[in-house]
Amino acid sequence: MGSKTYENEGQQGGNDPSNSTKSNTAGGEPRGAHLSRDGDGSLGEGDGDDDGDEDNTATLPLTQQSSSETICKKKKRKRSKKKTSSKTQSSPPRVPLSDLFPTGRFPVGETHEYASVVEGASRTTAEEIRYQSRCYLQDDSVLNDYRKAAEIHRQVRRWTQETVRPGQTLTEIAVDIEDGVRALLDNAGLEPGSCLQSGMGFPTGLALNDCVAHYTPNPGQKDIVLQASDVMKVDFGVHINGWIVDSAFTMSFDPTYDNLLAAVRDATDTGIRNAGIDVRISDVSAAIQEAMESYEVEINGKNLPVKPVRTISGHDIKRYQIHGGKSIPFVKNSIQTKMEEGEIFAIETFGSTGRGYLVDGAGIYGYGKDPNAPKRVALPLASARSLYKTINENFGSIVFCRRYLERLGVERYLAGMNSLVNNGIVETYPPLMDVKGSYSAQFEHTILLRESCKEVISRGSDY
Ligand SMILES: [Co+2]
Repeated sequence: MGSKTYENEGQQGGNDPSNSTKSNTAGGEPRGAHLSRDGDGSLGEGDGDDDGDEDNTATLPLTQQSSSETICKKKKRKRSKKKTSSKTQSSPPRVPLSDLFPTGRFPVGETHEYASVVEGASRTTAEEIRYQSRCYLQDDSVLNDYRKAAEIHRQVRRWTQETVRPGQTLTEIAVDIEDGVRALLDNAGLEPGSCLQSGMGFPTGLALNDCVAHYTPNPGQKDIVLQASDVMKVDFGVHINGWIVDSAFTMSFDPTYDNLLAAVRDATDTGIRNAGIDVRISDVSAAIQEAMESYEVEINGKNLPVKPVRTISGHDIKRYQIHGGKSIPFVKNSIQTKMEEGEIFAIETFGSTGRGYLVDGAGIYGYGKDPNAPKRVALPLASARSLYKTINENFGSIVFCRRYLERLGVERYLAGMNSLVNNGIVETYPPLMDVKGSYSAQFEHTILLRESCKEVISRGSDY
């Protein structure tokens, strides 16, 4: 999911009437014509990973292999006889990942060597990184958790891409995705505290057409049936021990939108290619905008430019915190902030045939506890206090939606929630809309800025 862009964050043209700027992330399985774009070929050949633990290919049970395999081909040949799990993923996906990878080692993402930084910029020292506690990515168990979460994302989204069809309701699609993620994690998330060990990283986003981001079906509302003419952004997250994989794609069933999807996919890959340690965020944004604006899409005989959406952005990710505080807009800006070693980024872009400015839609996508909120709150409303306990036990600062709350058996929580929101303890996320009749697309990957290489942890052969 994406992050709000605030007007004073250095964006040009910040005369957005809405000043609402969350971004979400979803990508979709582009239609077959786009497969040649897979794998971001300009940087990926290096296999810059230094772990020597890439036995990720031998056990992959699925027919469509993750992109890291292509990169690790040499190793793969050598190991082709290595013992593999005899199990394969089921359809729908229900086989826990630990059964598919009995060694407990999960596939490495696509790795890129860093481009040499031009200026004599002083890279943060290892000492400073430890001091700023950004040394998580040097921890093998954190990396392995991250890779497992990413493989679960790949397996569940593959099934989604293969099976989701017009005529299904958005609730069916969202629940299918969530059931798949929880089964592969081997954690139903129903016991107190179990959702904090692993689970959904945020509410499954299924945003259609002019709804650009942050839509998930809510219980008790009229369900939406997916149409053949819809462009659907599918944005879901998987977390293990608070390490969130945030990755998204866009699905369409009509070739009309192929160029819209291609533009956004190219823009996201451009962002990933340009990202790196000591790289200025403004430089990544400028490259994204240039890529996106080189496309147009013909809809009903009219050629429309693909506009980068200005009011949401990519973002860094911290543990249990989907938006860490840094933003990566998709348009030129003057943000001098640099990406730093040890940081995790969700590189996402959104393109739209509308205005590229978003306003809040009706309803609520999700709720997120302020990470700095105190553990106990003195509120007069008993239901607010008990809801807060439930939130702390099950989600912490992970963004959740009403469906996630209701599957835990929580009832009559709306008054309590309003109290938490009005007291600034919980933040709400509304759907984000472009103008009626417009279409939008999103692609997103999570990348780890490791000391030795940039690891595109969620890369797959699909996008
Ligand atoms: Co995101």
